[in-house]
Amino acid sequence: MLIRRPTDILPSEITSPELYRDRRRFLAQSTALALAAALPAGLARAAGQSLGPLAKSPYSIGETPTPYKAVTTYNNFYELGTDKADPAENTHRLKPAPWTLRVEGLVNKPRTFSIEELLKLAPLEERIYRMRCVEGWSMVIPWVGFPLASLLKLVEPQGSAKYVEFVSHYDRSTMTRGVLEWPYNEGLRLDEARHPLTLLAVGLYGEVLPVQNGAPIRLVVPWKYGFKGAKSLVTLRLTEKQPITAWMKAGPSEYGFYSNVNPEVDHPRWSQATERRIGEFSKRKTLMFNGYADQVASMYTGMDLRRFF
Ligand SMILES: Nc1nc2c(c(=O)[nH]1)N[C@H]1C(S)=C(S)[C@@H](COP(=O)(O)O)O[C@H]1N2
Ligand SMILES: [Mo]
Repeated sequence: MLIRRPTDILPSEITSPELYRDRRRFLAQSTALALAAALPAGLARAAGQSLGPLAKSPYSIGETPTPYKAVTTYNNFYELGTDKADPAENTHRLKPAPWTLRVEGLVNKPRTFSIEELLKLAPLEERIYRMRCVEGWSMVIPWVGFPLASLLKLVEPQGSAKYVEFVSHYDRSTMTRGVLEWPYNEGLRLDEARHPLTLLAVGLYGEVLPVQNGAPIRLVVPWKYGFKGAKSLVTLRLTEKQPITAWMKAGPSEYGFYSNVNPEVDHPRWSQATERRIGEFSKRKTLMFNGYADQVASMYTGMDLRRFF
């Protein structure tokens, strides 16, 4: 796959939007907030709009976020094209509003949520997470979202529910055909889905999520490879059986259900021992569970992580 590396992005391309974002984020936030508050709810939902006051999260890491420009122009979103630069150039192929998210399956209270309802479900938090793609690159992204656990609580999973399946939006008339079996889907075990690190993201850098990053709502699971973070979600389904994910269907020997970041278990085509942080020159060592081992390792006690990769 041909990729446009951040080192190919001219400093002149980066500087002005970065300064603009940073100024808005750190100096003029109150102005942006007042503006957003003055807009009717529906109008405030465009990429770039401030998401308002955000609770700081104890789950944030203390590393410097990857520049906004790289986070929003170096993407994997195959429905909008398979090159890293494609999704940002093809945002017109996905209309993030109006939108609903259906939660169904083994729950007592199946329900269809509007985005406005989801935004009111729990206080929005800024969560600065380390993210690692199985291809060997990583970023630090200041997500905005709320724990998936708060949504699950509301729909009351039944005792027989063991997994959550996540289904992305797919429109055959505007999106990529072939490559994967569509719609894109992913899955988590219910305890993973309820883990406090597991986020439904609606924004990044304090602003409404850009289409290329999975607008209007996407999954973020920081201790797993990036592909688990299904974008532009339309359905969450609670199931008894382990879902078969789009990547498992595409390559069962390459992609397992768990997909935990693990420097000791290589992907057949790529070493997982090291990674290149976007914007940096030398490689870093990949950390067990992407550095979240203290918080998540206990969920996998006694499991052979080579077998359950
Ligand atoms: N629907 C959908 N979700 C997806 C993908 C995709 O192609 N389609 N790509 C995945 C992969 S491989 C990665 S690395 C992350 C990238 O998220 P980002 O572009 O916001 O960094 O999204 C994941 N979610
Ligand atoms: Mo990825």
